[in-house]
Amino acid sequence: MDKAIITAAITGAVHIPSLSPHLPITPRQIADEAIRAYEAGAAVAHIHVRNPETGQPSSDLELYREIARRVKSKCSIVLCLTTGGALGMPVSDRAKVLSLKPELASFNFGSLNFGIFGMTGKIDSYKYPWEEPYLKMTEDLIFPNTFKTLREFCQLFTESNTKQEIEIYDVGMINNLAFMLQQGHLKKPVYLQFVMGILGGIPATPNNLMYLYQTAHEQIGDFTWSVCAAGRFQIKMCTMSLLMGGNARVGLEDSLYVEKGVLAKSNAEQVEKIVKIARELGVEPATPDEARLILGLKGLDKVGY
Ligand code: KMH
Ligand code: ZN
Repeated sequence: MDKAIITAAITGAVHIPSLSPHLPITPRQIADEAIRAYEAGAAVAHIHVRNPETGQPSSDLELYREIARRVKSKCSIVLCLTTGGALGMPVSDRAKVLSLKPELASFNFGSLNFGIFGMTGKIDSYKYPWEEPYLKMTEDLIFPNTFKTLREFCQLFTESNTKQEIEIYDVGMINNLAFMLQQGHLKKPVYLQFVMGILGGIPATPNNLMYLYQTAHEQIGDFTWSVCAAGRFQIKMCTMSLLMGGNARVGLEDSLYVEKGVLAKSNAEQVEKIVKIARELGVEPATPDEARLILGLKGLDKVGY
């Protein structure tokens, strides 16, 4: 039976609370959303944290620890902690999560413009004073991941024995990966997350996904891969990934909607939708332990939380 790893990106650091009342903010809300995503068929939950009072993206390790421990006490889902953190967050703050020695963590493989300022047009009134400046600053923001940063993160991933989920926002980042592999800073097998539809990265189109996939094959050889896409492109691009034998990431980090004009009430709603599509395609969602085998993860007994 074909298996696919479904990831739920629970809250992220792109969307703001004023855009949806369903965006989880507190550690309890984020943990419970991850547990419900597991029950809906997700094998991996991708975790960012936010200030519990204001929803502002945060790098507070205690928030990560509280979420990770609650989730671990309730289910076996794989936690993929973010090293992308939040826009404008110092690299040193972004790297802190690796001290929790997670099984899996995101690893952004290049620098790019990351424009979310366009969302200001969708909001009449803001719940919190940090929201509008956070969106507007991205008009003049570069999400920095220099070769020095990549080399230093490679070292930190090795030290925490954490598997990299390599975030690829554009073709040039596949070449970055080929170079860092050739330099021996990381080893195969690699797990790629094609991140599509971010303003500053590759547009979310079928041709572009084929282009990323073929370029990665030419430059990297074999690899395990997944796709996530922003907003209205989410389900279409995830479906194409499943058709091509890839894996899929959904979740409120990438889209706040479950269908055109309908806000998703939970991450689980999006997981249920992509699991239903997968089953129609004859693909079964992988369990967390099957995902551990496929990705070669160290196991929940080896985490630092
Ligand atoms: N926010 C997504 C566009 C990360 O957390 O390191 C990609 C992402 C990166 O999830
Ligand atoms: Zn993320």
